[in-house]
Amino acid sequence: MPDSSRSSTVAGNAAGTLDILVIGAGFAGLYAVHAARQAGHDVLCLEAGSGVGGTWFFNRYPGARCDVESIDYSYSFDEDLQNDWKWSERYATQPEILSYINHVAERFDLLRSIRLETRVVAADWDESAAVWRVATDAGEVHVARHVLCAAGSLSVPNKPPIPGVDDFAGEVLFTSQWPEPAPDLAGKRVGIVGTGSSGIQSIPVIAQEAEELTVFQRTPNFSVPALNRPLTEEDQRRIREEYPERRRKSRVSGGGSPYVAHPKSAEECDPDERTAALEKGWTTGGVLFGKTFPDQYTNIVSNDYARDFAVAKIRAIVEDPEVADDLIPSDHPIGTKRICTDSGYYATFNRDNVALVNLRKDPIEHIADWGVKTSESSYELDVLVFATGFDAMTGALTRMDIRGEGGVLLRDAWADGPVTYLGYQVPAFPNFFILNGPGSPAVLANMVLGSEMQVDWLLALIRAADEQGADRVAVSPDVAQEWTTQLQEAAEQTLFPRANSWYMGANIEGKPRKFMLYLGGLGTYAAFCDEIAADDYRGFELTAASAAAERTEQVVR
Ligand code: NA7
Repeated sequence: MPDSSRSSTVAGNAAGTLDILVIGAGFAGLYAVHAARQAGHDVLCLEAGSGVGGTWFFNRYPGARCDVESIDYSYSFDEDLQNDWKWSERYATQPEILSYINHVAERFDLLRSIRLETRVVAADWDESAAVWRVATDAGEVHVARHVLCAAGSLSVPNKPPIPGVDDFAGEVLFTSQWPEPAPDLAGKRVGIVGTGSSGIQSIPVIAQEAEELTVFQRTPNFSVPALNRPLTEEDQRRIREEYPERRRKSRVSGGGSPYVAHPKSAEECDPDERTAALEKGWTTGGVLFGKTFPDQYTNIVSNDYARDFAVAKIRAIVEDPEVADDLIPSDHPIGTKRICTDSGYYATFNRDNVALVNLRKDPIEHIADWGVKTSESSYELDVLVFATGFDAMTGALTRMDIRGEGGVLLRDAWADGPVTYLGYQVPAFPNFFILNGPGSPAVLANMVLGSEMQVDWLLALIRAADEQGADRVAVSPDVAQEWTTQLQEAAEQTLFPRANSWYMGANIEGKPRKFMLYLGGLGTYAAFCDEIAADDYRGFELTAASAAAERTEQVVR
């Protein structure tokens, strides 16, 4: 919940006003730095980590991979970069993605515009000067005309409020903050709490290293094998040949990758066609199984066909039927929580050194210095891993003291859930732009292509404002409310609200339960944003800050 006691007001002067200050040096922030510099802006990027990469810098847990294919989950803005870089596997590991990101940072000389180990703690809009004053944990204040906030959708770890969570005397690890060098788990009794994507990716790898692994599962998730494989020389040749068309298809697609659903609803298929489509979806691998049928997220009958197919696959892998029962989700339609992409997850439960504890039947009572006490048993552990997710989508934004017009705090403005126009802007926060924010497709599409699209669009908006002599770009409460209501109404037409997912804010106690994303897909979103731009940036106010100040004064008088 918002904690106003943390609020501070940014004071102080700094020499030189930046055109653009970027918060965060992950995929989105790095491209923002590059593109803004190319556009001739004076840019500085502040990054909390000691290296660039954002989510891919911090989430270095064993088995961490992206669930979007590497050739799609990579920048498209530079053809030479695209052709020079060779991904070694269909789904890249975290170390390979991080080395790609470092390569990009070096290749485009981005580090000279980035300040590492510098966390933004507050930002104040100065109406009279039409600038943001951005304060860091080092006590510095940077002044910028515009802020592009790329602080990440999955960057604030969720530490679960389990009684005694700080009492454990052994080693405590978070998948989202895995230490380097990696801890040695050989010969250790390891417990892991959490079976989302991070748990599901790390469990098979930890099981191979640890003496014993106990998996504490509160809610099972669906997972589909990645069917990962090395990319051969022949693949590399073909990829280069197909890249332009692949990128074109991806940009107009829903998810930012070139795959399309079976042309018919599962309901309209005869049993053979349906099974063939499901088998094809399954062997395409991972999260893409969620796109087997076009109506899989709107029609429970279609969804149930996909669900039943996945359940049969799980039962075929897991030898103990009771364990299989525990691993099969029953609380949400398949895909309404992001389908996980695994390498050997279900088969891991056939190992002698792995045990599953179903916390729905046997909940955790408390954590003690020796391990985990559930209502029925005690588990002595040497290492306790938390794969317990994130305060997703809004957490990074609401933790900073961001003050807009009249001193309003962003976290207060969002107390009932995030309100944005197109995901980009919040009323009363002029010149503050969010990348992959709530109200945009963000995590529902390929984040790299989505980030490129958004950065290009926002830089064009800033250029348009500059050309008009407008130093203030803002959105009205009505426009933002209309956009937010529309996307929530669209979500109500789907199966997504049935899940207690982080898309809904449901994984964090006290967070408003609202669907936070734009569901129309990346291609439709990009086309709509282009339409808005062509219509003189409909919905955005491009004005002189002095005019706004006068208006406020008149209202006060
Ligand atoms: P997720 O998907 O949010 O998963 C977190 C897991 O942790 C999930 O199984 C939670 O169970 C579990 N959890 C959270 N709090 C508790 C407590 N108090 N007790 C027991 N279990 C708990 O995060 P991930 O990091 O795995 O994945 C996030 C995204 O990263 C993923 O969707 C991909 O896009 C990449 P719950 O479901 O809340 O019962």
